[in-house]
Amino acid sequence: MGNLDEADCMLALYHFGPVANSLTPLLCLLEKGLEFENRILDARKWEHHEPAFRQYSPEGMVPVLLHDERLVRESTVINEYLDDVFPEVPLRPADPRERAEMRVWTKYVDEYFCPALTVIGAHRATPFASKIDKQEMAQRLANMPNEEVRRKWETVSNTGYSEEALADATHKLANVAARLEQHLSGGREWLIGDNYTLADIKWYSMMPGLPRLLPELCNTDTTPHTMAWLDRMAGRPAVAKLGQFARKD
Ligand SMILES: N[C@@H](CCC(=O)N[C@@H](CS)C(=O)NCC(=O)O)C(=O)O
Repeated sequence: MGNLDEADCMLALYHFGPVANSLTPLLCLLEKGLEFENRILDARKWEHHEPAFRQYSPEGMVPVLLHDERLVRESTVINEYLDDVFPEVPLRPADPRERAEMRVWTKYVDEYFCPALTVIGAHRATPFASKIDKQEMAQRLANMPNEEVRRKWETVSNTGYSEEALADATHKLANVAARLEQHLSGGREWLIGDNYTLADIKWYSMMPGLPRLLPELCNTDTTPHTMAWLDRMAGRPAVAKLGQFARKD
């Protein structure tokens, strides 16, 4: 990755590494073969709440794309923006109906899959968050502008999520696993039409979390087509490069 000067920095991505919402634009940039400045933030040091980053994201959230001094937020929106501005490697179907279908699939991840996975993933952070000094945590919480993020950290720095909340999230993730498995079971290679699209990228940002966090929902016996799709994704050269964008410490 070339080292670009701030002054002539064409593209930069602020992110937490190749997981979840940060993975969405990272993988899109790699699939398109675009050169970009890699601006990885350390969530455990709360770098996303530093004033320097707040000028890019007042909500203190990643990912954020900087392009020619303009900011683009929201992972799904960032990818559609990248596909508009850098269309040489198209990642959306040309057919309007398939494009609409693609957007239904990315919207579902943003509105249903991601919030449910966040509950299960964040709950696993309870041992880390509950060890943070209470006074420090109170200050951190007071400084968090996004209400949902603040509630999440409040919950995991205390007892973690209730049994009821965990059961609700698990139920939703079972629906997610069933939906994808049913869709792929017809023998399709990618999620929409015949080609790899932003829908595959979006689903791949969350999907590896399912066999890892809830293996009973997603495994070679219950969801074989999904596991085969995950393997196809892992075989893509751009996916193989994602590890280079992880924190080294
Ligand atoms: N809808 C947003 C969600 C962004 C989001 O939830 N980002 C998380 C990381 S995956 C974040 O910045 N969390 C801040 C925190 O947990 O303190 C998107 O798709 O970009």
